Amino acid sequence: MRIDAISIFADYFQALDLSLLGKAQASGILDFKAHDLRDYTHDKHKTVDDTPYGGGAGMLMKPEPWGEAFDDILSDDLNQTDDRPVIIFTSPAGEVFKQATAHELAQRKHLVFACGRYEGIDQRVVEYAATKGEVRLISIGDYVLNGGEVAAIAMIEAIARLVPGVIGNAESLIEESHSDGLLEYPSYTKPSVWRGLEVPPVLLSGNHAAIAKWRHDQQVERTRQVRPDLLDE
Ligand code: 6GU
Repeated sequence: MRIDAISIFADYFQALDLSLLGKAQASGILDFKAHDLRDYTHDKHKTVDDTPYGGGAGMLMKPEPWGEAFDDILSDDLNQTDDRPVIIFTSPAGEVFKQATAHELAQRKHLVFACGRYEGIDQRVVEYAATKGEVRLISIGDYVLNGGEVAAIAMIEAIARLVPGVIGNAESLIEESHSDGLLEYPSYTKPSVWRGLEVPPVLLSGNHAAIAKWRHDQQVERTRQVRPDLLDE
């Protein structure tokens, strides 16, 4: 899978060189590259922003550097009709990213994350991107970040770990929070008593049916208490 990110703070994405995603990059399963939007400017100050037409607070990202960045990064995707690239604009005004979104995007060949800063990006950039790929506006939750970089890193991690081969133990993907619409059950390891706190006896019983039932009950109870919204979906 190929993933590109376009940002004025490409250094943020160094976090993706660590741990399992770093290994996936080294082994070639994941081809990730962060691009500095300022490399697509031509003036001495490498300007990427300007004031909004119609007035208003703050600055907007100007379209020209984005257009050049897409032309460059998507040049290999020309004639791609079967699996178009997906261009993701990080935006607190977008659809909310879910585990289902991660599964959908993990099936695609090429993702491009366009990370906005300031008050956003000139809307024509979104229209232009739609001529080059499938466009999605995605948020990671109902709060505001200073820019899309941290959101893109979160999404890339959630997506890439679903790509076959990125996680050595594929079984660990099966029983985790959100994979079945419920939160994960609590887990315990040795010792069986620690500082006077005991592991629930059923887990030591060797009765696999009873353990499976206990874990499922814990999932439902946890979800009901902290995320009742998940039970209605
Ligand atoms: Cl994708 N971007 C920004 N700037 N803020 C956010 C977000 C994205 N998702 C939640 N808050």
